Amino acid sequence: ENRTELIRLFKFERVLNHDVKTKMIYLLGEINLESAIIIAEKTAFDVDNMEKLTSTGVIGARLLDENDIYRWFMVTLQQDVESAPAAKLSIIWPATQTHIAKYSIPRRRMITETPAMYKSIHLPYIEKMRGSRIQWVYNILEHKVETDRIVYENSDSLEGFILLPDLKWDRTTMDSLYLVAIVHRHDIFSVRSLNKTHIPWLKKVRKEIITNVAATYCDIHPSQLRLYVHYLPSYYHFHIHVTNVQYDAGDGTAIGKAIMLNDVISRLEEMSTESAGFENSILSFLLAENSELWTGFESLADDI
Ligand code: M7G
Repeated sequence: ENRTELIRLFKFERVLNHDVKTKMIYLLGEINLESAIIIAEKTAFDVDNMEKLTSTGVIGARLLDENDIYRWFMVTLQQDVESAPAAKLSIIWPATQTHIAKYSIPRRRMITETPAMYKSIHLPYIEKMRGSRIQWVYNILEHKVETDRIVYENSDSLEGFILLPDLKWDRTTMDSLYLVAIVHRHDIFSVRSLNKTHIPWLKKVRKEIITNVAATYCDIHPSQLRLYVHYLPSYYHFHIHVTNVQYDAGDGTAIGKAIMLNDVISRLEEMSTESAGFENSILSFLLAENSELWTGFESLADDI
């Protein structure tokens, strides 16, 4: 089967979101009568090959204007899918309503979630969401897909995890290095499930990630890595985001979404009783109004 054929089969419906700063566009459409989303991102400049840019790389140029010592042009750059691609394109197909909501222009609310709200509103939602939506996670953990991409694996069923490139990374630009560490155990949905007993494990995982990233990508020093989790995550199977500190992950590092792994560990350490954990904490997060979860919180909006 020719996967690139999928791109041609995509029937455009509408733009879900467009960001001129990140040069990304999110399109909704259909492939074989099922909803599909295309995420397109203009590629970054290849800093290692800049000497070629002006000599042979600019194949067409048009002067827009000039003023004193300043001149500006619109240009066409030499493109080639192997060494100089124009854009990175991701396809989600078939896309669910949740995917469509996720990639649409968001209107957001701030939620201050108490343990009681977590149990009555959030947990039932998680149980519903965990079904087919995290199949991709299980596929990775069971070595069915992306196996040749694995950067490091600790295969212990309780303490282990798989570290591999996040789909957001082009797998070459070091400044935008983005990996994700997915734990083997299935009983931790998010930071909410963590308690004091997990501290030694979290420290071990953190150390293993840092050591192995530094060993694999020699240009990266441990002090250039940012390890964090999302609350809310999109996928309720515990995973850690690992990025180059140079990379601006936009909403992915927003206050109200990203929590540093070190801070997670410290907060657990500061909890006084032996069995304490985030299950008993108040956690605040941003929530999109078009998320199914918002319908649960909406009636409580005055208490939040
Ligand atoms: P999250 O915090 O649950 O949600 O992170 P977010 O998407 O709101 O950040 C899940 C992470 O897994 C994200 O950084 C995704 O880009 C990444 N991801 C999602 N999928 C479906 C895949 C996949 O199939 N393969 C890989 N390697 N990464 C994925």
